[in-house]
Amino acid sequence: MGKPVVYGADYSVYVRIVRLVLEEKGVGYELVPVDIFAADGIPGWYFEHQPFGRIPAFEHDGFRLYETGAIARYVDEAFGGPALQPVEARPRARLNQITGLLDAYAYRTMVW
Ligand SMILES: N[C@@H](CCC(=O)N[C@@H](CS)C(=O)NCC(=O)O)C(=O)O
Repeated sequence: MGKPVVYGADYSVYVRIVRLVLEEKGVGYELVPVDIFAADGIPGWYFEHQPFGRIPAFEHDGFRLYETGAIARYVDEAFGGPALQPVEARPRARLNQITGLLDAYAYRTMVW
């Protein structure tokens, strides 16, 4: 399998989540810098990777993906290394509940 590519900036907590997951899995990756707050705007080519202009976006052997949770779960399931999610339904549901609530309710307050 080829090396995955992460598009984004190192100041982004969402980009950091994907990078942490890749590190935990022991997967080497390339980080392509995309600064969504750049003075001259988001580069036009980036919208082919993330149509909403958010970071991160991800690519692996021609498979493009965006949304941090989807990327994190893909990396956990597509690569070797330690499993990062519980196998059983209830603990996995709890994990998804917590990550969902942080995304929906905590991000603005804690990060902005
Ligand atoms: N739902 C997206 C959210 C990603 C997101 O909001 N990233 C921030 C950077 S931390 C961003 O791109 N913000 C730009 C903006 O709000 O215009 C995901 O899960 O990847």
